[in-house]
Amino acid sequence: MKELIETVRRDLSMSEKRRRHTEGVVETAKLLAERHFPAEIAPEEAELAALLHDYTKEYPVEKQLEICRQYGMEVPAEELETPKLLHARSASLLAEHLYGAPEKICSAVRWHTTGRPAMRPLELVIYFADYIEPGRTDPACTRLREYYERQYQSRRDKTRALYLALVRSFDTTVRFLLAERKPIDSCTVEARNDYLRLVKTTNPHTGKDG
Ligand code: DGI
Ligand code: FE
Ligand code: FE
Repeated sequence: MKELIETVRRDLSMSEKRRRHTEGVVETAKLLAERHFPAEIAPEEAELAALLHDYTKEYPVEKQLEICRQYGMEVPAEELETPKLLHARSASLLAEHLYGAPEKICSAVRWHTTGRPAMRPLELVIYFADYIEPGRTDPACTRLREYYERQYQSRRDKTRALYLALVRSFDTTVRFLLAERKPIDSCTVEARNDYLRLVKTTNPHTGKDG
């Protein structure tokens, strides 16, 4: 995997800004993996998935659709209206077919923009690292980063701290999309509801919000 990481780093062709963002996601993903999923995610897996996650973000829409066609991935008609979502598909396809990355890595790239319900550990880590990496300086991201850190430092239940911050991330996205009158992908909504349900479940023994 070390070699593949070097190859991908060498191949990355993107603006300086996107490259800095990508390296920010690498560092944040490694930290989140170490904190929350030390048994499930190796640091190199977090690194490789982060390096690949926005690989095609700056490609023209046509090129992204071409990649989807080439590898036989159908793009639902409504997603043609939301081209920003396409890069998660096209990057996951290149991860699989160009680099032969493990399935676990490809699925993390695939779901990094919308998230989805019941995310696997690496999917969750890449989705959330993308949101809170330190290079994101808009107020909503800064507030979310601080909120997560507060929850993580103050709560005994670290999973709950993470899930609370995740719900907030989906809320922030939905609020933004509403304000912009943009379509909301059903995965975003389902993911939000799923993690909301998890944080609303109270401890049946104490009745307390853990
Ligand atoms: O690629 P990045 O900029 O690093 O981050 P990203 O992959 O999370 O993409 C963020 C963009 O995707 C942002 O403009 C909002 C948009 N987005 C995320 N979820 C949805 C969405 N756009 C629509 N229309 N619907 C969604 O559910
Ligand atoms: Fe992205
Ligand atoms: Fe990103």
